[in-house]
Amino acid sequence: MQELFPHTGHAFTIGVTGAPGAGKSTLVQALITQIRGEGDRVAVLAVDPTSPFSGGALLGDRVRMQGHATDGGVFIRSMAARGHLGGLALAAPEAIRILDAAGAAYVLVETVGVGQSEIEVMHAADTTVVVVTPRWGDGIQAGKAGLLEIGDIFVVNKADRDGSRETVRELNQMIDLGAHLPWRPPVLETVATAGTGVGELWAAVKARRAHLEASGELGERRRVRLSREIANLAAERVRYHVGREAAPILDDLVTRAERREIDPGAAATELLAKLGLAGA
Ligand SMILES: Nc1nc2c(ncn2[C@@H]2O[C@H](COP(=O)(O)OP(=O)(O)OP(=O)(O)O)[C@@H](O)[C@H]2O)c(=O)[nH]1
Ligand SMILES: [Mg+2]
Repeated sequence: MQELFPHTGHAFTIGVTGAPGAGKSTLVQALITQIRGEGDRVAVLAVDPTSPFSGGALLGDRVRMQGHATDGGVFIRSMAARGHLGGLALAAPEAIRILDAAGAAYVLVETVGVGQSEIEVMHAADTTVVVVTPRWGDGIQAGKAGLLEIGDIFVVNKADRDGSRETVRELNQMIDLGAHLPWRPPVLETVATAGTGVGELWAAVKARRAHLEASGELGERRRVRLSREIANLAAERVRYHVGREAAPILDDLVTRAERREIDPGAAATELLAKLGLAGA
């Protein structure tokens, strides 16, 4: 990573999130075609945070994206959270960085938008596309609010189905009720399977990028992201260190706490001091 890092910072990162089966992978595939049409190299990171069947699901994604399997300008990688120290929030930025250093002009990150870990993954993207479908989550207000917050661009995919127009109208109303920020997220309709609306989506992504660059927001966001990442990595190392080194010291502290000779807070202070982390 130390050797890679100087070669990073060039790729524009696009998060694509939404409910399971909303059409994210199909849309990503259509975006790849769009990007390759402009001659740029593109990488895809498909993140599957929780599925115990991720082997199968990820394989499915690869098969679905096989239209680009023989194109040397396209790189597709799947990633699961399990086994990663600190989970996806720490692993995703590093994976994105490798793709960036390898020369991808765009990195597309696909996640299922259902939980906190996906939202954290989205923090690693320069811009976020939220994919919904007609009549999405009728009544699931909380889920909607969460997605509304992170979306820079909204897509109602499967617009060939009933209720697409109403969903577009509903999303526009919700956006207009929210905070009025310099960037007003557009709401687009697509039929990913037919490629309909994908050109407009790509134009919206580029408009978003131009806005981020012109306003200086892109640099600011990346700075916030770096500071968050450094702090997260440091916190994770401390946690790991404490977990590994604390056991022998803990035993004695617990015994003293059981006897009410020391309270848990004071015991934690003593533990940190003994681990050489005094003042933490
Ligand atoms: N009718 C219709 N079907 C679509 C459209 N886009 C995708 N699909 C279908 O919806 C199904 C799910 O598409 P995916 O692209 O795998 O959806 P996904 O969001 O990546 O799914 P997960 O990664 O499993 O969460 C597939 O059978 C697609 O062919 C669309 O615009 N219209
Ligand atoms: Mg998918």
